[in-house]
Amino acid sequence: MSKVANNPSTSTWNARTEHLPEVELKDLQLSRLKLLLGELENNNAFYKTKLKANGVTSNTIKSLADIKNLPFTTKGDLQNNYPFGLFTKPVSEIARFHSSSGSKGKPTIVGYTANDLALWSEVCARSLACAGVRAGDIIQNSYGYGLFTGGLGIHYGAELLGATVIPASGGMTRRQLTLLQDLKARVLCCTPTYAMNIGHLMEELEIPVKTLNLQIGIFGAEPWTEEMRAQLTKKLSIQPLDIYGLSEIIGPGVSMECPHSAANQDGMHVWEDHFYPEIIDPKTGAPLPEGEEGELVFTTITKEAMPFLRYRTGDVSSLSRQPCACGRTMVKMARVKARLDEMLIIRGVNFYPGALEKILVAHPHLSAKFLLIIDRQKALDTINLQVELNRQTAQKWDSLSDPGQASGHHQRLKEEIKNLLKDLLAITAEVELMMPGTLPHNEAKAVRIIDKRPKATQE
Ligand code: DLL
Repeated sequence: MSKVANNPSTSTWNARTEHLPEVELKDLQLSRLKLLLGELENNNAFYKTKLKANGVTSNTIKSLADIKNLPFTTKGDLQNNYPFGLFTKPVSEIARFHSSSGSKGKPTIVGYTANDLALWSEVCARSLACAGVRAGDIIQNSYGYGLFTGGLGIHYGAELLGATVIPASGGMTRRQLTLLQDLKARVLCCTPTYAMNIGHLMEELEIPVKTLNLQIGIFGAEPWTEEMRAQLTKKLSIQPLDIYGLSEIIGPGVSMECPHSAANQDGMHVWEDHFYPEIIDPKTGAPLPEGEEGELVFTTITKEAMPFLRYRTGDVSSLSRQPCACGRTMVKMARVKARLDEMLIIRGVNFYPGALEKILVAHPHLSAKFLLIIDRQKALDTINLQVELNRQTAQKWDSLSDPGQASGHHQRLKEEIKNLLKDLLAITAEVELMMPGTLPHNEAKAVRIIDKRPKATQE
């Protein structure tokens, strides 16, 4: 791990590395990739067999382009080798375990050596600096602490940067607001839906945004949209920036938007001296050229305990080497619009939840939360959309003296949403209006889709 040029007084944490000329960066990636292959051949039975079956050794890799000849690793490989089968170090050398927040099947267990933890702090410090956070800033960290990587990942990165951390974790939104008002954090880190919750509660309690000192929001761990960014900017008077990561690769801090890339909406800088990104065609596995959208794949080229070779993230993105005004040379990955497994085919129409979020989030009477329940009855897909009223609207309609007037408002809003879905997304859904706070929101991420259709008919 590079220890060069950590300069807390500028917005670039590791200036030498983050500005590395492309040629030097590629040389570094290639040498690290070769070392990784040696590690995998020698220290992991699963990879040893897999590499042998593909006829690959560290010597067969002559250039980065040869990476396309290496086998992929998938979530299935993780599950089949649960819990330690993908480790290249004995458990005695593991300093910490984390787990993904996935709700399906067994959790994904990931492990870190002490060096991995130092690397993680480095990339999180880089990410925070990239967002404009400086030593001495107060950060309210409302990502969940615990097995989820969000809380502790950001925490140690912030401390390394020299910031002051409020380890608020998720939940207890009223208390979060008190902390924001009293301790005056300049930076808020949490999921975008949780930031919306904070914004809604401020409106409900009529807390003026000027009683807070927020300037930067570091939001990620779930897909979100430019429409959500606009709402968060308004509600919290903040610059919302996108942070991406996944437990398998390290946690938060795989890539981060800078204010310039946010303004241009052209993606997040990937810390590619550690995480080598590719975009592939999810159907064929063939690498796709720069700019084309496909499945994001990462190879961790410096991680010790649990390195991953061409890990298929299931996230849809694209890569761009267009120069950035911030001066960083690291490739940018486009905002993740959806996970491949979240992209649905409903009654033969392609659909992803972000498209729905775009419509709902900007609506004056709704919160950003929704739940789409898809089922199949008599060979036909049925769609039920549950959407939450925002607190202001719910309170206003609740306080109407004439109950008929309130139910009229409900009915008209339901019709309006139904029509929007039909016109803009070509889907016909039953719409249910829910009271604020009633839709599930697990600590880390919003659950937005429940597909009850039998697997074979989910298209
Ligand atoms: O969500 C790590 C993280 C924590 C990232 C805090 C950012 C901030 P997992 O629980 O393993 O790790 O979930 C990883 O979440 O494959 C994406 O599908 C999704 N995801 C993460 N960040 C973003 C983002 C953490 N900025 C999975 N935009 C990933 C869209 C995201 N999706």
